[in-house]
Amino acid sequence: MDEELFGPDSFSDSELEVDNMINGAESHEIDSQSASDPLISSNNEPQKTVFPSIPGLLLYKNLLTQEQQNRLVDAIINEGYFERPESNQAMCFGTLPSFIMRVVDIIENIPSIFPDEIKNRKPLFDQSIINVYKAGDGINSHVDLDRFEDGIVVISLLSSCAMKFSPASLVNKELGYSDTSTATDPNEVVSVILRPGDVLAMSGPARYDWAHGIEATKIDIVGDERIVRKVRVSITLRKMKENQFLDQCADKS
Ligand SMILES: O=C(O)CCC(=O)C(=O)O
Repeated sequence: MDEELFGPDSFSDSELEVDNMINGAESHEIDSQSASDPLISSNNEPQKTVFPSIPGLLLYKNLLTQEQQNRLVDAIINEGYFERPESNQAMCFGTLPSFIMRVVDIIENIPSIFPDEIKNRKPLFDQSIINVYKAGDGINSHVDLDRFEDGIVVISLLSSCAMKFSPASLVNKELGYSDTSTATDPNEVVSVILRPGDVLAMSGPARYDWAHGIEATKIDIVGDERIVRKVRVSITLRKMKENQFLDQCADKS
């Protein structure tokens, strides 16, 4: 590890730079939940949270160590994707940047991450989207487009938020997907707290039958927990279906 680039202080520097990049907002402390190392059992399986009503949704809390998070944030800044203040999204297609591939190496070694037919495909992912959210930003509830294969991962960095899952029957019908929803209550909403270092995997029903989104709000309330949003970065990893991809990286605002 390059101590100068990725040393113990780099997280706060990175965080500050991302803040500055976006809106010159104040710096902030790392969420305490992400400070320790992930819990890995002897068979290489990190601890995961499952959601009984959403088959295929798995949350690996705190999977990335603080150092791994620092490296990612530093690399994103160094790539310069978000130099323009209005930029909030960067997409790559085809061969993914090496800083992302280092995380893919970790993810593809998790035995349970996806069913075998997804886990064994090569490459596991060939498309990435980096999203930067200012405090209060969100993303509309959606089912990822059919041009992407099953098996999607979201990596969370810098700060926490609640991602809401709701039955996608309506969205599915609009997109022409079959309505095989596993949801029994069409009004059910499942809130999943995503913290820095967490990795969320979606496959099967979680990918097709449930829509996911992040409310545009500065504060999430989930049970007794009150999450004050700060600048958050996410990396979404997907695999394009055959004949769908372009080999390029681009920022999009
Ligand atoms: O930012 C996130 O956590 C989710 C991003 C997402 O759903 C998407 O890019 O389609």
